[in-house]
Amino acid sequence: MIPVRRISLPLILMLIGSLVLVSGCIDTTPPDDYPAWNLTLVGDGETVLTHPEIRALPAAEGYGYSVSTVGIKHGPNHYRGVLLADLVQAAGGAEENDLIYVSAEDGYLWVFGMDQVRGEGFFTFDENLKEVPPPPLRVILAYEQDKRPLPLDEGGPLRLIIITESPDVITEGSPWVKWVDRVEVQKR
Ligand SMILES: Nc1nc2c(c(=O)[nH]1)N[C@H]1C(S)=C(S)[C@@H](COP(=O)(O)O)O[C@H]1N2
Ligand SMILES: [Mo]
Repeated sequence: MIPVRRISLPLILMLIGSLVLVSGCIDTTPPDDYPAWNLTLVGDGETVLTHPEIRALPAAEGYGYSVSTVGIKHGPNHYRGVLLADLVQAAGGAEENDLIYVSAEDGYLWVFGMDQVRGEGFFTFDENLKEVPPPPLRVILAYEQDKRPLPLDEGGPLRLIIITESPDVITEGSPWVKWVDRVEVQKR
């Protein structure tokens, strides 16, 4: 009988090592899972960003939790995307008084002030929908929900999401524009 301890330790370590290496290489969100989708930025001129170009921009992540007009809560989920502020910069920048029009394929439009682009000026609530003082908020155009491409039936591939560092902060759902295809700086 071969004693178990005779199985070479270096061999076991090599096996474990290669397993770790292989698992590290498995990307849970293969790029093929992201649908083809363009985002039009309108400011000084007009720029069209492809989905891979959007994902190549610096990413921001956090938790999003919303309540719809009819009181239905959605979340919390973890989101990853690009800051609306960065998209405004990419469109050529904006003055403090300008308005940012974020619109979607279905014609839905929500207008943001520059304070909101910085994450200010939103109401925040706890689980009982009691208003709470707003923690730091950021506004992103999300392409990932819980480490997966944002599904179409949840407003993907690109949805406006208000994120926080903790998962228990609720914001109003109306600014969470689904299916975003256009961000426009309106000069005032
Ligand atoms: N494109 C688009 N985005 C939209 C809407 C819409 O009609 N079209 N409705 C908004 C409103 S008013 C709310 S309350 C939330 C509802 O989000 P839910 O479907 O995830 O609950 O989406 C927002 N985003
Ligand atoms: Mo709503």
